[in-house]
Amino acid sequence: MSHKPTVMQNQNGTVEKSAKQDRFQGHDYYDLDGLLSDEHKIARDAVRQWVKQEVSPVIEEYFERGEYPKHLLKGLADLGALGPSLPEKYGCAGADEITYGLMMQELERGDSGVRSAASVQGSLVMYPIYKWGTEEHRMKYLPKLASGEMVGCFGLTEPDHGSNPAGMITNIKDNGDHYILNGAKMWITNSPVADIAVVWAKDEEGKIRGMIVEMDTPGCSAPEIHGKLSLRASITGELVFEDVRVPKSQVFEVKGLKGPLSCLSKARYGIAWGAIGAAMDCYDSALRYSLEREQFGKPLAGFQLTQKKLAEMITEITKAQLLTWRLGTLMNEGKATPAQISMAKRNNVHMALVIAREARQIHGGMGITNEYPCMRHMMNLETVLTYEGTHDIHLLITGMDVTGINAFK
Ligand code: TGC
Ligand code: FAD
Repeated sequence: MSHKPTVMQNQNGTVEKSAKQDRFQGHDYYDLDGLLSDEHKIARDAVRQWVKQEVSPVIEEYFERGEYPKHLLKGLADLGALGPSLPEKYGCAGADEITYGLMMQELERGDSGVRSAASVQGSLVMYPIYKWGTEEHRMKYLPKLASGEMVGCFGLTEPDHGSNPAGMITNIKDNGDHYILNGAKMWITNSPVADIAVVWAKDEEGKIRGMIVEMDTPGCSAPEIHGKLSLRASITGELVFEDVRVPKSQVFEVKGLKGPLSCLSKARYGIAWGAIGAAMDCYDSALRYSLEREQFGKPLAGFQLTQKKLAEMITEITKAQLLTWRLGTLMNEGKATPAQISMAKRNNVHMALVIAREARQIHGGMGITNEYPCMRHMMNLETVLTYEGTHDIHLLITGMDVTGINAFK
């Protein structure tokens, strides 16, 4: 298989913008496709095509305006990208973990914010309802969330408790047939547009409990957070709860941090794949640009320093693909550990951020414009490096796993 892209130019020798958007091909240096089933490839290619048609042509404008492209949710639902690995009886695709990962890869190739919309809905709202909720919860909420009729958000982080969610102060107090919920959550993806929130709060024994809060309940509000320079095509807000009545039937049985952390494992796994998509898009753009742009009488790709960058990029992408594919097989077998997931999330997001910066350099001045995707991916990846556990928290998780010593505290 050739890895050299086809260069499409108009009569003036300049590259057509629409052609640029159309041209992306996956990069598969080690024939990962040979490890995938037809079902995997069909799902991946369907999402790739949708991203080309629906996301790439509009994403720069939404990013620039700092606007959430909410019309895309219906398309995500039609693709089966909202909770793809949950059972069909709840309106989901019943796909395996590699299909889910490949879908996230293609979505993040479009934009991290679009992948976030799918991750939050599928892994942080639908998955906890499926895993920790009752059959009644599942039947009531999952089909509507899978079809995009309902939007959910996940409230764990607080203004004073980010990396250390165990310190949270949001709390519930027993009041007969319901609890009274008070507190505030910070940095919550989709909260301003959410119909429901999966909220984590401490009960009177200090145990962390999860619950489904319907956002039209009196006392709930979700002010939007403005001024983000990253993930601008995603909407982020607070969650504020002032004496909110939560029926006891809405509270999950699970107690302790393993409730929210088990959902994070699922979402972090999706991010590990997603980051590969962002990295591939940057590499793809840099490779094409370096073949088209000439300086000192030859293409940039002909200089050793450019080739070093490109060679390192495809090497890191290939390593990440293999790491993540293996993790996916472990996920399918129910054998992946949280620490293995941490390693992939940390490695791949960092890899993608380094590639975005290098790719941006290859584009020279053009690289800082929205004619090319690298700067947008780079800005987005600063968030991805931080949410779902920061880069350093994941390093410490690996450190604890290999030494047996907790260095968090
Ligand atoms: P620790 O004592 O280690 O663990 C408490 C309990 O949880 C269990 N556990 C897990 N269970 C399932 N999956 C995991 N990944 C788990 N990690 C730990 C653990 O076995 C224990 O169970 P048990 O039965 O003994 O009680 O907890 P700790 O307080 O020492 O904290 C550990 C630490 C620092 C790793 C954890 O707090 C952490 O991961 N912090 C990072 C916080 C974080 O990731 N926040 C993410 C917020 S959500 C988000 O960012 C969404 S972004 C949305 C988007 O995509 O747009
Ligand atoms: P802090 O915890 O204050 O960390 C600041 C720095 O200190 C980091 O570099 C960190 O690595 C370091 N640090 C912290 N503790 C240690 C330690 N023990 N040792 C060494 N270094 C340490 N949360 C949700 O619940 N739901 C969401 O939907 C959601 N969406 C988000 C969307 C966006 C755009 C962003 C930016 C965040 C989102 N988050 C969400 C929150 C995210 O998970 C937190 O930002 C993240 O967990 C880090 O918490 P913090 O920002 O409070 O940073």
